[in-house]
Amino acid sequence: MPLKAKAHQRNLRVAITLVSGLLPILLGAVILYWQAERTLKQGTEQTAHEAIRQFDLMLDNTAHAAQILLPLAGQNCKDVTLALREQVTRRPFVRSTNLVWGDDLYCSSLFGEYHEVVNPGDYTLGGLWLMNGNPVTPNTALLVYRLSEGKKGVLTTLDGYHLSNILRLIGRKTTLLLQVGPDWLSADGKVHKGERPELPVAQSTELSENYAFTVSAGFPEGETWRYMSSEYPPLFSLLIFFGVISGSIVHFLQKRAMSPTHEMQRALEASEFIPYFQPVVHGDSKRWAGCEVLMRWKHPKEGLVRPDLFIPFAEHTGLIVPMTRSLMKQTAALLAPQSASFSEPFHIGINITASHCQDLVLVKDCREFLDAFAPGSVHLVLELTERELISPTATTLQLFEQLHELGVKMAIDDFGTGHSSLGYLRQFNVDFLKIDQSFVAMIGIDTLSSHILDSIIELAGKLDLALVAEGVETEEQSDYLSDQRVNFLQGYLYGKPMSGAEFISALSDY
Ligand code: G
Ligand code: G
Ligand code: MN
Repeated sequence: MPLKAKAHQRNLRVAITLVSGLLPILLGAVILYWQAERTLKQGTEQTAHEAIRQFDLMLDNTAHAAQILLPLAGQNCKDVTLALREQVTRRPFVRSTNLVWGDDLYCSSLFGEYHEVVNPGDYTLGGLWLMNGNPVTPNTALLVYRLSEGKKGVLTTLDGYHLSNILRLIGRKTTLLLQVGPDWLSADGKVHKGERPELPVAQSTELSENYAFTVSAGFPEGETWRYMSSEYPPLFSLLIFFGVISGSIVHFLQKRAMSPTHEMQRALEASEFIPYFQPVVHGDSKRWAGCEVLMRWKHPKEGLVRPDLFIPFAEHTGLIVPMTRSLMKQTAALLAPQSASFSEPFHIGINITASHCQDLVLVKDCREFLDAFAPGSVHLVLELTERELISPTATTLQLFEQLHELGVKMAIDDFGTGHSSLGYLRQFNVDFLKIDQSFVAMIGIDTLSSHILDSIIELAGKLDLALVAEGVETEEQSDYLSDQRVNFLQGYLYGKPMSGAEFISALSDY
């Protein structure tokens, strides 16, 4: 049976639903993470750039003082102390100025005459030295700018306070480090020696174009997630929303694809419902008089499916109407080419359900069916089971009226198993009664069933209805029914339901 879901299929469906719900969320989170990294990186680039600009401005100030003082180097300290102090006073970023002759620092803005050996190797590219304090202010960062020309030299200093201030103010949320040669300064104003620490997130390092220092900006570990959780909650909600939508859509589509209705709809479109044909013979001569069309489902996986397994469901969903229409079209296509060779009107029985009689569309279906054949070459017999009778409404009465005008015959199928009244048979212009096979099977076995059979035969005679006996399997049944003048016989004795090709080839033998 193709309509049942197995447990592992259900697990697979749940997994597919989960994946399709989680995938947009995961993918979105990855994109957001990448976007956050990009944003942070842009931030650190800008911050490093801005810090470089500020440090350059300060160093310009310091370098300027040195340029002005350089010509004075070599002169007597007493004569130039005032000039040294003037630069300190005039320039906001100059903390002290000193004159050098050779490697002798001999004059300072603070002490005047003073002596200290200058080691040019302390200065990166001969120009900048980041010191951790001097005798005046130990443990306070100090950036020394050196300018020299021959024996003349000037050292001007920049207070580390200004530098760490910039690192703090521009940095704010960013970690900023200033590196000069082997020394680096952190925002707390401390000078460190050795390797500058790597900044784990979004590190940007920029080099000053004018002075020998670099600035690194970055964030501590985990900053990307922190940034995302503070900036992206609305986007995360959107992602979850998309995830739920996507999961629901996939869930719905899967459910639809797995539903029996969908499966039958698919089968209908794939023309998997095909007609089988069982011969109906004349009661007297046993020559073929026609056939009953029986639906089969040629399922790609389950093989040939019997109609009692799917017809009730098709009736329930209303799909039986297009399915029957398809069956009639296929039957017409198969049998119409043979119709010229029929010596007498060929009976073609089609099973119809009550739901097909709700409107007048059945008239159109029958007209199309008959139009396919040579005029008068067939009798279309619609078989309605006695177990589900049609209520006589204005529409149904009109329907049967129009069918009658078309020349379509009506048969009550499985007669004897339901309870149709005589009034009913007359009201709907019934032409045939199909005696249910259960009565035929009891011929010569069960006397009560035989009585019912005899009553049906008698009733048909009185009402002038033609009779078809179903399920004839033995010669005894066959003989009995022909003796009773039953007009048509159907059963395994004459032929089992067979495919279109088999039926056509068997037909040409008769
Ligand atoms: O051929 P068989 O065993 O398969 O038929 C089983 C039942 O299905 C029978 O009661 C028959 O009337 C019904 N049946 C077969 N084909 C059709 C059909 O095309 N439409 C309807 N409504 N019933 C059918
Ligand atoms: O209800 P309806 O008359 O449409 O049913 C026809 C059903 O009877 C089909 O399922 C068909 O296969 C079955 N059938 C036809 N001839 C015989 C028969 O001789 N013996 C049995 N047991 N079933 C038959
Ligand atoms: Mn039937």
